[in-house]
Amino acid sequence: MSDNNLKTIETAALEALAACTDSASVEKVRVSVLGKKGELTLVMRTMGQLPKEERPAFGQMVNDTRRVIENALEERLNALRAAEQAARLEAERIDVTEPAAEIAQGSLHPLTIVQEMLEDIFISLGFSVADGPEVELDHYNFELMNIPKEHPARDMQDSFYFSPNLLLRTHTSPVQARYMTTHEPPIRIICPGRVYRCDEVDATHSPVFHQMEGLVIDKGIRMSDLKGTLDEFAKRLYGPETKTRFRPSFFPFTEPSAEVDLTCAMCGGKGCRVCKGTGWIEVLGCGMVHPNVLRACGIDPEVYSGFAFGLGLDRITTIKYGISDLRLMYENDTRFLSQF
Ligand code: 2NM
Repeated sequence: MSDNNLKTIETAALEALAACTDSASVEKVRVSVLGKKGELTLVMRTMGQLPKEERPAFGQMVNDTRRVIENALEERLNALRAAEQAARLEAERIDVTEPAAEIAQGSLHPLTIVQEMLEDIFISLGFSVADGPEVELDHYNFELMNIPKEHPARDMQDSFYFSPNLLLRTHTSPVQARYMTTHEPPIRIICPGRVYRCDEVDATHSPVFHQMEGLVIDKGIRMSDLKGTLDEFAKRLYGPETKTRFRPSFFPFTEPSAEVDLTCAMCGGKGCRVCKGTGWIEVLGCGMVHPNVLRACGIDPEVYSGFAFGLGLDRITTIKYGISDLRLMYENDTRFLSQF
């Protein structure tokens, strides 16, 4: 084994290292030169064949070559690792200042917006919100409401019945009936919710719609309390200029009863398309709770009196947003819903 041969191995190894482009190929060079069956290892093994006195010098030469190659290996490996790390950091770079992708957010249904707006008004006037089942007993929906057996509202044609005693509530009054049978006056509640009637669908009718009814019962409650409360409600809803107009009416569950018009918020009472030129919009029914209702619900009409009112949330909503067709509110087309 000659000096020359070692130089050849060294030169070849250094060239191979220079040609390496990644740390894995450096490792291959190491194995092929310095590994168990590597070129330099095989050269070292031939030492035994040499005369004894030549062995130290030979060993010294092989070790020098090994050291040169090891240093070169390490140096190349460091350089390539640094380059690989730099490349990885560059590839994995994230811009933390980049604006985040927009998250698609839902929005409240216009009916929900209006319901919450009205709830806020009545809560600020001292009312609590109550609710109850949509599948209701005839007893609460009609019987306690002073609606007699022959009343047209009880007709199969007008209400959705499950059985002779069970139906989809036709108004939210049964919530108030349930409340009266379980609570002592004073009572101040509003009951918003879905109600059902056998109606054909068109631009202004739907078999499911939304009501909010209110009930106040205490000692000495009078018609003037009703008028004052609804007048204040109207002003909070449509602004301080809003006026109310009470017209005599009839409901089985109130006596006396009235329908309430508000000055049109669109034209301020001058007359427009929304109020059909009258300057007034009809949104409320109300009255003093009928003694029969109080009695049936376990409240003594000789001690207590009360007023009640009911309004249609759908109509207030379509007027507020200028929605021309009620069906839009029940189709849940996101192109419609996302506008609120
Ligand atoms: C209306 C109109 C007038 C009403 C009456 C009652 C109760 F439970 F006290 F008897 N709740 N709601 C009422 C009165 C509802 O809707 C147009």
